[in-house]
Amino acid sequence: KDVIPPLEQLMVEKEGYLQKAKIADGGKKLRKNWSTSWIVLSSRKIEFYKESKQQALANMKTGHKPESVDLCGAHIEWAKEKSSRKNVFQITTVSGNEFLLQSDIDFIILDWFHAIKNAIDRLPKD
Ligand code: I3P
Repeated sequence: KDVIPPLEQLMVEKEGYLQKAKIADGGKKLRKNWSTSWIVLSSRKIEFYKESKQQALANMKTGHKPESVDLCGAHIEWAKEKSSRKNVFQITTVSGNEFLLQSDIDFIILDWFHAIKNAIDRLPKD
């Protein structure tokens, strides 16, 4: 029954820590709650880990799954008006999940914005 994902899906394009707040789930607004997240971008998805990378790897061995975001058909845009913080962008998925990502460090957030935008632009829209 196990589906083996194609290799390209397993390839990590970028990973690192950002501030994350999920603000909608399936179109339903959530109370904003910023937290540090270890973020792993591959060609079709982003995974958010609540823990440090080490902790996340340990948890993965016990079958613990990170929150996964399907980038197919997703949108990314700067979201100045959504936060009092600087350097915030929003990812909106087809399923109506909305995430804000933020870093105080300009080049870090710019790198992430472009990496995610490139991944989305390479994918089919549906
Ligand atoms: C929220 C918290 C968030 C803040 C948000 C507040 O309060 O302070 O950090 O977002 O502002 O509502 P609470 O913890 O009581 O839910 P930013 O840091 O992004 O500004 P908002 O309601 O204007 O989004």
